[in-house]
Amino acid sequence: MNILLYNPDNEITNNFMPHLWMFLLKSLTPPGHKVFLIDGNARRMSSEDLVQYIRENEIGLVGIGAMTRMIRKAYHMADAVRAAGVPVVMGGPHVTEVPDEPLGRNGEARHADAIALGEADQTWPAIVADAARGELKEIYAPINSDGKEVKPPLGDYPVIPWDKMDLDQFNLIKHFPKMARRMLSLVGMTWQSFHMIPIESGRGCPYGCEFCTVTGFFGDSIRFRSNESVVNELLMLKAREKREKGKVAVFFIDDNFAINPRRTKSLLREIIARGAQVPWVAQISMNLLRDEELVSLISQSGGKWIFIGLESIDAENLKSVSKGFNKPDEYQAVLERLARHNLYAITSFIFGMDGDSTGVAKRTLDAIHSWPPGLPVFGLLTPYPATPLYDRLSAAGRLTRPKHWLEFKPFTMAFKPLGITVEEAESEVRQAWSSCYSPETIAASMEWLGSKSFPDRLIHLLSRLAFRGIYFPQMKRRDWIHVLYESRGPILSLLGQALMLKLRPQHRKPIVLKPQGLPEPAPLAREQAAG
Ligand code: B12
Ligand code: SF4
Repeated sequence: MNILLYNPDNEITNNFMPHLWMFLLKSLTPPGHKVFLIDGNARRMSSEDLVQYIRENEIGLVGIGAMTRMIRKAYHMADAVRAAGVPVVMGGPHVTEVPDEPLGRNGEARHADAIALGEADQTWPAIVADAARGELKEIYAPINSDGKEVKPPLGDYPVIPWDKMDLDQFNLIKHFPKMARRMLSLVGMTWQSFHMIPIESGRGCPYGCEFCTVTGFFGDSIRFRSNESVVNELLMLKAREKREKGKVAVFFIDDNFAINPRRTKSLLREIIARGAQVPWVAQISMNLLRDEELVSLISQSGGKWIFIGLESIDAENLKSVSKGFNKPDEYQAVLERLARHNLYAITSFIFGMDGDSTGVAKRTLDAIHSWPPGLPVFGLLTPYPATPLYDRLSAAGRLTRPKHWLEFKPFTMAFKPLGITVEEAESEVRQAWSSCYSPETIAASMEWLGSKSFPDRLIHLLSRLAFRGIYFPQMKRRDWIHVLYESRGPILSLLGQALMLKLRPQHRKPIVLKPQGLPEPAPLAREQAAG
């Protein structure tokens, strides 16, 4: 049987990375079947395109996975596939959280023939076998004979054959502006491909933050893969990178990559010992980044960016969403520690919490601008189904759009906040994005990073321009031209640096424009105060 695994786009932005579930399920598919993968983020399709693809490739089963944010598109595509006579199985966090919805048991239209609840590593082979026999059941749940939920232990994690996977649709170099490609080639970085690959080293998080689905979905017990299997995967990617004359970076998608610091350190030591370093990004909560040895190992093993859910600079707010383990007083020290090791943070903030009042953006920005530059992202508190937050707001009658996912609108509140109006909260988010991604802030960040190596500075600039697109429309060519024009100052300065490197080939080491070390953050703070 030919199987298509499809992940819809979110209808607004493009993702920088393929979704792991597709590669994982492909690797877990029993022999005798051919699996095709389409990630709508890389290859946008209308429902007509999808149906045509299914006909051309004689697909007999379509598996669709989606987060809540993409579920509207997922249902739309599933409806078209089913209308074309091909069965659809849906899985992932959203359908697990509201299983009646895809099955049409809530009185509305049905979208899926079958659903896979929870982690599907162990149920997927049975789904494929049943579909091949034309005997799909409605619900596949990972339970044992006593009806108890079973979590895959990850000790026998499959080998994902990254070296053979067709990754063409995920080649990011195609999206690099020409100018960036020229700058890279000037300094000898003539990559034919650039892939960001998701790898998981473990699952589960015990922290139970009120707005998060992870503790409910993956559980509060943490499971890890062996160091060996993770390192082998990295080495396989490195071999591919060499063969393709390309570049690979890795996103360790664990919810909290350092949840067990001893184990994380042992993994990082093994990465270093076996020469498996690639540039990597991971999510780590700030309380675990107090550990200097851990931070040093992160840096030595290839770590570049750490995604940290700082969420709020107000300790009471953090307590109100069960995230009191974040200590705002320590944010600066943690970020400076990272910067001393050439690591930068993607700092995530949520507005609309019960303790927020007008001016929350300004207060947060004042703090951010006193820290080493990173990539701040801002969102509104969103009640995802089956989270404690959803239940609390629902019980209090505060949900204004209880099924917000069926009429998804980015950066739009779905409930009434307490100390601020819906419009004010949305406008605070806009203010925060506008300030952090203004041409002045981009220029100030690049100045702050003046002592860093050329590749570090280039990656920072490109990341900043790309992250801007999470909030501001940046999908069209003319939007990009506008953004590049606005940031011409730092771009020209980097171009100058690239030319210097080209003209002086003896400079194999990073060019240093200022003494190494942590420069004063003052210029950045000044720029922002002015903006
Ligand atoms: C990596 C990641 C991202 C990446 C992008 C996704 C990518 N390309 O991988 C980035 C950083 C961009 C991201 C962004 C966001 N993310 Co995110 N992300 C994750 C993360 C950390 C890992 C996803 C993953 O690969 N997990 C490992 C795989 C193996 O698990 P899985 O996807 O659940 O798949 C398993 C099962 O669900 C099932 N399954 C899944 N699909 C299918 C399909 C079929 C047919 C079958 C049979 C089974 C099946 O089988 C798999 C194996 O067991 C998860 C948390 C988590 N631990 O999962 C959050 C998570 C998915 N993200 C979440 C959210 C909210 C977001 C954002 C909306 C945040 C925001 N406010 O902007 C954005 C939206 C992105 C967008 N494109 O619009 C939520 C989703 C909650 C929900 N109900 O939808 C999660 C669960 C985290 C959370 N805090 O609750 N995210
Ligand atoms: S620490 Fe992160 S993954 Fe864990 S519950 Fe909180 S938000 Fe979710």
